[in-house]
Amino acid sequence: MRNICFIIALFLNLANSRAQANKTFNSIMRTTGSATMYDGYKPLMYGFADNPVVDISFPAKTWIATEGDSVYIKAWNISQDHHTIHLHGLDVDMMNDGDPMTSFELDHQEKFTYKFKAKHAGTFLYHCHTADVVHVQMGMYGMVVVKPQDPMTAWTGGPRFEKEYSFLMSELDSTWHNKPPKHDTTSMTVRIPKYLPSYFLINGKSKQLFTDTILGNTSSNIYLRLANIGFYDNQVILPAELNAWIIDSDGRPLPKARKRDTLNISPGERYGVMVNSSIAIAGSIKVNFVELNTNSIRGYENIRYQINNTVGVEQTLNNQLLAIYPNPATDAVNIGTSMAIGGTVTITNSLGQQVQWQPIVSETTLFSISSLPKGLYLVAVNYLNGGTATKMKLAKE
Ligand SMILES: [Cu+2]
Repeated sequence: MRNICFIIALFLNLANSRAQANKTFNSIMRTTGSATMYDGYKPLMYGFADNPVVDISFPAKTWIATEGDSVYIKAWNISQDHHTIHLHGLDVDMMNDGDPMTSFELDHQEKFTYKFKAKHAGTFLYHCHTADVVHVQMGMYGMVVVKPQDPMTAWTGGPRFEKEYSFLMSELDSTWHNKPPKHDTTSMTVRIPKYLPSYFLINGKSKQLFTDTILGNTSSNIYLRLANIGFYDNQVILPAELNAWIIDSDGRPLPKARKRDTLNISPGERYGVMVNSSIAIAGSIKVNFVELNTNSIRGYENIRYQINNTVGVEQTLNNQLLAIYPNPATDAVNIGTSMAIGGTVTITNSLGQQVQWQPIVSETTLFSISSLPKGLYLVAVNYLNGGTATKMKLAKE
């Protein structure tokens, strides 16, 4: 009997040790970073780097841990300013919560190893909490993902997925970056300028620089982690064909999943959305950036998706032939035509009149549509061999 107990104890121990590990991340704090915006503007950035000889990552790298892990973040401030790391949404003790009011800040050349236990799966954030409005705007933020033991599920015992994607929304106001607001050490306040962002970012990028595309197969679950670290609300428009369900919020499963075509994400919030399309289709999820005071939309970005049919080969090919982004579009649109080189792309208005066409010479054909009136258009790919045209709607705004 004692032997059996010993074997069971040993087994439980082994199971435990497989489940729990130590994860260590480096976080070098800098105030001399850079990033590139879609129009070539290179703002001064504050941020976190993996090691002292490389530039910051913007956004900071995602820290991925597994449920049960002990996570260690080796922070080292090599800048002249003060910084902390606040683990937003994670359960940490006061020493590790990075709030300068309740814990401490790292001064020039100071180091500290922040610790937390990854108790349960979910999507979280981290950011500097020193003059946090300023240091967050300057770029000191990133995502923390805690995965369950089975990495292809949303949480332990939660729904399975075939693929997952993370999207972190924020904005950037060049005025702040051209002259970062400084901390007044006597009054312990920061005079902050009016917030008028001109860059609306997803994963630190916008417009033609934001090329992340959700790729998946028909009738398969795709899990989206959506988080907002900006100062505006995000209004996420989920097209009906994606059959989107909001399944978790702020690192916890929702008691009851909600089917939604619009999702509002306030600053600091995170949502898990499961999408599953029964049809092969390409399109985009629109993210509006909404100013909180006036409730007006100040900018938008599109997250492209392309769902391929896993059954019919012909349909798979057809679907790969046409991807339109952004859609809706205002000035220019990229039409992905990877399999139809030698053919043509045409844009037809609602009266059936062809308004533009171009030969397909590369995988993506760029159309300027700024002169077209607002409305719905039909984009068609005509193959070289005269096969059936593939068509999709394009909305000009
Ligand atoms: Cu900071």
